[in-house]
Amino acid sequence: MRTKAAPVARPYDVEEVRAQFPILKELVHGRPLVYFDNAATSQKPRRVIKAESAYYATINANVHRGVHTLSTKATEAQEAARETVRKHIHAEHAREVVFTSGTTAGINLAASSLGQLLLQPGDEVVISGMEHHSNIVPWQLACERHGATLKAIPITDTGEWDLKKAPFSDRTRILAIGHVSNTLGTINPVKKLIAEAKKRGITTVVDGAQALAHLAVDVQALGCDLYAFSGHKAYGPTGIGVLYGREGLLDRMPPWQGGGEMIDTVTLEKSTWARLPFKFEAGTPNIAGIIGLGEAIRWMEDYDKTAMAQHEQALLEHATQGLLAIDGLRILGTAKEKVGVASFVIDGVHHYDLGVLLDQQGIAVRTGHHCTQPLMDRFGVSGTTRASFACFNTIAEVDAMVAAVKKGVKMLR
Ligand code: 7TS
Repeated sequence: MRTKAAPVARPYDVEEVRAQFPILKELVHGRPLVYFDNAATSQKPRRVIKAESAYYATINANVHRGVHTLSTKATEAQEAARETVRKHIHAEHAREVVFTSGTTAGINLAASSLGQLLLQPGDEVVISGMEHHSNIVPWQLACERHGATLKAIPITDTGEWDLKKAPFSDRTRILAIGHVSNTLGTINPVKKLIAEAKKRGITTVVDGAQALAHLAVDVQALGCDLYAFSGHKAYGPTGIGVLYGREGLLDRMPPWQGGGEMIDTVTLEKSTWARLPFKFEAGTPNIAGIIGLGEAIRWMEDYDKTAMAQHEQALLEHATQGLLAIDGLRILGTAKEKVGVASFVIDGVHHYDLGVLLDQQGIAVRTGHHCTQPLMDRFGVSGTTRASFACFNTIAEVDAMVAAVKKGVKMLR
């Protein structure tokens, strides 16, 4: 019997990927740019840049307002992007996809609105000790406003949640946790913790800022109530993000910001709210950004996610080996499940000085506390040097960084 040959997966061709990123041709201090600051913001493929400029050049108009042709085209392009996002994150309905200006705005929306809906004096909100400030401060503000208390899951020496010490109680109302740590790279067992929270009737919010570019995100499989992310960390534009919300919950949540387009009726005495998702989208949205985000997702979907992830894992492994061979260097975040983030400290070398020396060789890394000060306190350091990889980085670039770190250590010690 003849068997059908399995389709041959297209090998991951990093040079073909790189050719799509115009910025990678730039020189920095006369050297080819090595961009390892993707956790701060990733670079953008030409298709995304073109989609944004094509919107301005051909169909620029406000959305959901005019009867004229351009407004209709702009509205269709925006709503097509919403559908692209819906499918990509496996949301059930497009009305569960709320456009925001980014993860920070999404979490502020969540904290402000859920705070009003759920928090009473004496209630508790649980986060973890590795959260970005964006997933700490909005909850502190909400707790302060409603007389609630903020608690945190402690972090182990490997940079993982210590779930045996998860501070759940019968007063816990909200769990707000990061899918992937921006500082350590840890991929957290969010699904497991959400299941535990659900059993206790706790509303769950996930900060997915660092996940979208690296993992296949399925909000229904995760079982979360809300999920926030930014476009710019996943090859999309800045100033645009998404807050996914389960319809039943979004329906009950009060609006965050008031203004045009989020209302159904307004009298001088009282207003009623527009249907989802518009109840949460006051004012003119970032239409070009939304279109660019849709294009970034379509661009990512053109590649086999597993092949992309394997490429990034190879970069991480190579970097980890190369860095650990340097005397006095310690990597923070040694979990088994990590995305391509290598955060390190070196005895006798300040991260800022090292970052400046790397930049002089064209290598962009982030230094400092990475907006995770409680995590820095947990590890007893003031900051780290962080290299964060994307699908367009190469092994040769990792070698260049390791060599530059070695050189830097010699100069600074
Ligand atoms: N949550 C996480 C886990 C993040 O990494 C960031 C940004 C945010 C929230 C905020 O996202 P924004 O798009 O609203 O700014 N993280 C980083 C970083 O690691 N370096 O610069 C920004």
